[in-house]
Amino acid sequence: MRSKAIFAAAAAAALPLAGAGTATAQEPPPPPAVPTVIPLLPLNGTDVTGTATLTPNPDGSLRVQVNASGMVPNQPHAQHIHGNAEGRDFVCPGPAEDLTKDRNGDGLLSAVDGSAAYGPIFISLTTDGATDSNSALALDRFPVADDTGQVVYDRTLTAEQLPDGTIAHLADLTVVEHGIDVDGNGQYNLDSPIGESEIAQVMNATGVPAEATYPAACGAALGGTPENSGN
Ligand SMILES: [Cu+2]
Repeated sequence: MRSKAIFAAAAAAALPLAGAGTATAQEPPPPPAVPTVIPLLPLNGTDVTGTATLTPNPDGSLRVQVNASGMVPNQPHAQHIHGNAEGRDFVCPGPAEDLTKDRNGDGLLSAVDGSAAYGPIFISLTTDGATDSNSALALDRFPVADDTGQVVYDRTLTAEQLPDGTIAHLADLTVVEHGIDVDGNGQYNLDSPIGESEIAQVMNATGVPAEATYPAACGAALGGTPENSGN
């Protein structure tokens, strides 16, 4: 119940951002195009490795590149920038947290479990179209891993697509790659041991396999203020 409240609040908080940003310039002015390279570390026993690279451009846009291997081959992988622009430095769940945050006892960290550390969905890293939190589960618009399990993504988000404060708070944010294969059958299925996605149900989407939404890897940008992380 607590998690549903958190995500309902996050969804509500995201709504005012949907139409914002057209008239308001980013404050402070965007820094020069210095890439922030974020190593992706495996979660839930995956072998995922890779990087997410965030590069702010002088025009206020943000180039996002993801290169990850060890993902479930030939499956779409939801991916998001998590966190917010309110000053908390979000982090990736550590090994100890894997158990303490695992509320349903399945031995894995669900997307909801992980959000305690890596934060709410901030930007959906879709391949085209909308990038707000309403696209968080748009599996038809997320990159599909190739048959070796590699995900390659490169999209420049316009200043208008970025929630206010994104560039100024890049160091606080996390990048999360989703999609695991618990039963080893090579696809996301509802009859896996982890069943249906809880976070999808919270977002009023039924019939989404939990395998599609459980986090496979997380990366945290360095340079924020960990003392405010609340952990
Ligand atoms: Cu995510």
